[in-house]
Amino acid sequence: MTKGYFITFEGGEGCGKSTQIKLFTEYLQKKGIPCLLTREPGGSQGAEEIRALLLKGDTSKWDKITEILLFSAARRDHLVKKIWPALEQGTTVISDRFADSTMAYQGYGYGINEASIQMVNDTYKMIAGNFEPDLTFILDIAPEVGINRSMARSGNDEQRFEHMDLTFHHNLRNGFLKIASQNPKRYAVIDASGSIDQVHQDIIKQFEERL
Ligand code: T5A
Repeated sequence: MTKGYFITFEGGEGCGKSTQIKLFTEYLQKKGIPCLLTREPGGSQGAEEIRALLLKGDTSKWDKITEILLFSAARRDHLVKKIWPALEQGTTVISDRFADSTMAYQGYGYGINEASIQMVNDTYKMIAGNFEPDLTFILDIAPEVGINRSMARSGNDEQRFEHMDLTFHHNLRNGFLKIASQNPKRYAVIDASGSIDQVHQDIIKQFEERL
């Protein structure tokens, strides 16, 4: 049986990932491609329990190393319980965030710190080896616009990272762009400032060209 593709969506706060993933999944389903939509942190029962620890509460709740370890523990559970079995069965898995978020947020967000970046890389190798997504969309948007979009929604108490200062959000945007520039074959950077339909069309175009 052919393995499924692993496709991830990344970007800063309120860049429109969830909106676009829904449209992208519908597009794949119309083409008859079996697919599974999931998210990080979370996606499996254990990882969803860790999600609540990470996304609720004070911005300074965890120190950086603890934070990397918690995201990585959640990711390992998600990979073992959900992502790898689905790919083995030939299902295409689409994840709302994955390991590039850890590099951008925990590696670059707090300011470039070689030790943190090294730790993010080493921890990933430990939990996932050489496994990586086949294609990653990075939805790029000015942090001021994304945070406004994100904050405008009511009833969301998972806003620990939205409340980080603007420097943090600029650092992580630059981090995502740097990550993408290191492997243009795997990463498609999408301008997320356009209309929902415009962004969707750009994503489809890149998908059809690349996979
Ligand atoms: N995190 C995560 C880490 O720090 N390290 C890690 O390793 C991982 C995995 C996860 C948080 O955890 C951090 C990053 C995050 O802070 P999340 O559930 O992914 O949280 O939350 P967010 O990234 O904040 O995602 P959101 O759901 O808030 O935003 P989305 O998915 O980017 O945006 P979406 O689609 O929900 O849209 C937001 C609003 O904008 C509108 C939508 O209708 C919605 O109201 N919108 C648009 N408006 C105008 N034009 C467009 N093109 C629009 N697209 C969407």
